[in-house]
Amino acid sequence: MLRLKLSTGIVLAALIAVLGVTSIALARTQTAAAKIVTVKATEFHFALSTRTARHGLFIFKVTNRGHVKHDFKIAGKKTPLIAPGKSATLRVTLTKGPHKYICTVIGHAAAGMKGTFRAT
Ligand SMILES: [Cu+2]
Repeated sequence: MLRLKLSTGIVLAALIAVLGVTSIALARTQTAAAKIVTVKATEFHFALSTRTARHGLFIFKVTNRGHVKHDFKIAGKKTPLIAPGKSATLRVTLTKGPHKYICTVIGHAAAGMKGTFRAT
């Protein structure tokens, strides 16, 4: 009886270990699923590494390569104002469809800092 209890204990411990490793692996997969888009902001233009990707979680890495401050807004979320030479990241979930992005500094979108990202 003691032997049975011991072996049951070992099996349970092994099961718990396997479940733990599995959940870590799943967490890693979910993190890896975030798509990274690099964005270069200049006067007065955004250059994106891609403007179309499958819908889901995105991380926009925005670098200001210009000479005045810029920000980047998409799907209701925006970066802080980014000084020249600095970067900011924006985590945002994009649903299927077109999503307009802009720089919210007055006059910048009208001057060309705007575009449409398509999530498929
Ligand atoms: Cu701007």
